[in-house]
Amino acid sequence: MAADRIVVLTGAGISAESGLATFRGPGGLWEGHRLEEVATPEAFRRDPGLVHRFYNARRRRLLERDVQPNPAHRALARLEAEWPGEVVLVTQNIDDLHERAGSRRLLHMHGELLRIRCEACGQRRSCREDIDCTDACIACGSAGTLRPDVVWFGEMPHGLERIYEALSGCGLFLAVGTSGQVYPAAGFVEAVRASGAARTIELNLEPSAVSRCFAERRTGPAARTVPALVD
Ligand code: BV8
Repeated sequence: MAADRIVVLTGAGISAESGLATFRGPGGLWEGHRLEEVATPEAFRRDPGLVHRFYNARRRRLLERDVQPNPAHRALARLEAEWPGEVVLVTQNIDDLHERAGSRRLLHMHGELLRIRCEACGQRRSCREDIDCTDACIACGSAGTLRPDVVWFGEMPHGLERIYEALSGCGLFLAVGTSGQVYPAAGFVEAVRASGAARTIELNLEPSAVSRCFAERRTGPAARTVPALVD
């Protein structure tokens, strides 16, 4: 039991006040498609151009000057710096706002928008510009094999073993800005409850699909509720 360990799970809602769109709120569609239709290996095989357009647009938006970490990202970075125990920050988000706010112990379980991967040779690298089917891999020369380095539906999230280890016996589990609709992340609160007497707190604008599993809730925008809880 590491009662002084805090595990934080964040979702798209923590980046909403930085100007990044969430997935399932109003306007959560892309060219009329739901995320579950675009973010899959099948969609990439069927229409790679659509999928590249989807991620190129989100990458361009993320790199715009007005998109900056907000007080919620910064409060979690302070928590990591100042908490005497361990803080493990697990994000479902593929943006880099936690890093830019100063968080270091960070696990992108669904990958990173500013990285690409070659499906032929597996090479991963940083990427801050549009990619499409004509681009060739700089490592192996293959064309049409570059994809965003993100975890699509039906693909294995990153770091699950380490995440479940952190969840087991932690003293506090916070979920910030996630609708609790995507697994296995939505099941983390149950794993915490099964492993001991941790405090569980959900911070959201409205109840999520798994709100009933949390002992406590803080309702409101993350840029207000996270600093209020952390500071
Ligand atoms: C897998 C990356 C297995 C790409 C994403 C049971 C167990 C295991 C799997 C499944 C299961 N049941 C179903 C599945 C399959 C599937 C799944 O969960 N489907 C759902 C639709 C039912 N899961 C998977 O496929 C996962 N893989 O399980 O693999 C496996 C086993 C063996 C071998 C191979 C594989 C992979 C899922 C990952 C998919 N990739 N993203 C990209 O981002 O483009 S998911 C995507 O949804 C994002 O990562 C996003 O983070 C995630 C969840 O969304 P949220 O972050 O919660 O965002 P959302 O818009 O939904 O909600 C926003 C919330 O914020 C709201 O609650 C809102 O109220 C709140 N909010 C808004 N503004 C604010 C705010 N809160 C506070 N302040 C504000 N200002």
